[in-house]
Amino acid sequence: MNYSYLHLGEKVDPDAYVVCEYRITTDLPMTKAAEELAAEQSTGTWTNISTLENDIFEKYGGRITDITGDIVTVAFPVDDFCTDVGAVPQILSIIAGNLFGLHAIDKIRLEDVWFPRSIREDFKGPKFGASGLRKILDRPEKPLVGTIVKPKIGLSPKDTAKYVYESGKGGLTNSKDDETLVDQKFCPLEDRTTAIAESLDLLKSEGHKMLHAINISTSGHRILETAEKAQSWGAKQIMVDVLTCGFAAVQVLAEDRSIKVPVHVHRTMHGAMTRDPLHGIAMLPIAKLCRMCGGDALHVGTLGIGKMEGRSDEDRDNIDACFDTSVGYKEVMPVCSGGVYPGLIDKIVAASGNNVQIQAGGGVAGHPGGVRKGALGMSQAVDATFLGIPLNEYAKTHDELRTALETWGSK
Ligand code: RUB
Repeated sequence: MNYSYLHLGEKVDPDAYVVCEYRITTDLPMTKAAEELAAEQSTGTWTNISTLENDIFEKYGGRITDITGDIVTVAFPVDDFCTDVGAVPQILSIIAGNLFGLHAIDKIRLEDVWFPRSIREDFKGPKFGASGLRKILDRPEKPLVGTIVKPKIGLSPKDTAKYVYESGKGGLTNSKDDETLVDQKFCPLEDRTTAIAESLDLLKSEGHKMLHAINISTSGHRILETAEKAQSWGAKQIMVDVLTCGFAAVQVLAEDRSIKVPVHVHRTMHGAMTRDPLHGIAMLPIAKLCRMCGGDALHVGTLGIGKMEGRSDEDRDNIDACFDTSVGYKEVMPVCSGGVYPGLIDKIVAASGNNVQIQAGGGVAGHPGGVRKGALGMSQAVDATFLGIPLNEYAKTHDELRTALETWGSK
């Protein structure tokens, strides 16, 4: 390598660089591994090249500004990015591209990223955000409480709509399709959306406001059209799987004028990137990008409490990214989901705060009394926690919560 990418100790202008923190595991000296990274992701390659002129290197080379233990900070000049055309795909190919496969680096994890104002301004962020969702639901303060229709797949449109209605009668504010349910023969999207819209309308006429996120995840060339159709069939919220569909899918759904409903962002497949503490991409950069792209609600983990692998400190960071006031976007509603049941609500809320959407699939559908009582159990657990009353205490006067605690305990 002709040029050194090392600028240790340099303080870069946060409005002139995209700054990334990587955790690196390597047998090489850390400075050497970091230089390989910065070269590959900016102006270099594996050997000296005659075409790399000094001004190109100075203008566009990544700058390694800090190495502390196994954490390496690299600042990429803002001019390396082309967000009006490339947006997230091009951002990711710089900050999280080839570097994962370099021989020089055994393992590497993108832990965090900060974007300069000029890039942030290229993105619009959420249209509704946490406060918009609360306004639609007329629920200013209490945690939102929801369900994922279970079984994950197999129910007919009519039975899905019945599940949603029963959930609403049990006090839930939200429900959603599972990430694996889209437009299968047993539950066509049009029939499901129409039937659920009827359930939600009926609930509304009976005095209860509720949202259901219809999963419109599909191939890139059909996603907008599918969302438009779902909307025309009565969907009041749509859901998209960000990692299988891509960030561009979230962005088009949030930014296209034809879509007038909030976007619920699921993160199925994230474990392939986030689970290894030494390799991959932490959820935090994913959460920041989802917010930039306009997700209104985002799965952030259950703070180390539910069925999915996750670290409470990392999940807490994800929540903070949903609310960070410095980035200039509306706040995102963080969604805690995965192996949740009523006995966990007090612990989750203690860690998340009240500005959260908590969801249970099995923790509703698995209630011995059925879906309505399962929903009541969840709602009562949220009410008790909001009021500061211990769950066991509240359960003395609330049968559905009592049965839930007897069934699953409280951890
Ligand atoms: C949960 C479920 C979701 C998980 C995903 O069902 O279907 O897909 O929430 O988890 P159940 P994450 O409540 O029955 O476990 O939010 O961590 O991505």
